[in-house]
Amino acid sequence: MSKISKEDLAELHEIFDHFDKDKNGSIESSEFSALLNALDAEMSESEVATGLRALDEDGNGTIEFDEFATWWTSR
Ligand SMILES: [Ca+2]
Ligand SMILES: [Ca+2]
Repeated sequence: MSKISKEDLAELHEIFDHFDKDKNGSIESSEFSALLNALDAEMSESEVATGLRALDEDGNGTIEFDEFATWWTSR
């Protein structure tokens, strides 16, 4: 992960929590789809699935905060 300030990290946590609708600490595909919509990235279901797999570094099928932070800071 690239260097990130405490403020940025707090902001990232807010964004993450906002999209983690069920507050289980990870972003599932439906939540990831809502996130992409919010970013104006209209994507098909298969594109969402591909994107999720690209972010999902440990391959457990969901995006945890560290995976999200890595992606967000490298966008
Ligand atoms: Ca969730
Ligand atoms: Ca994961």
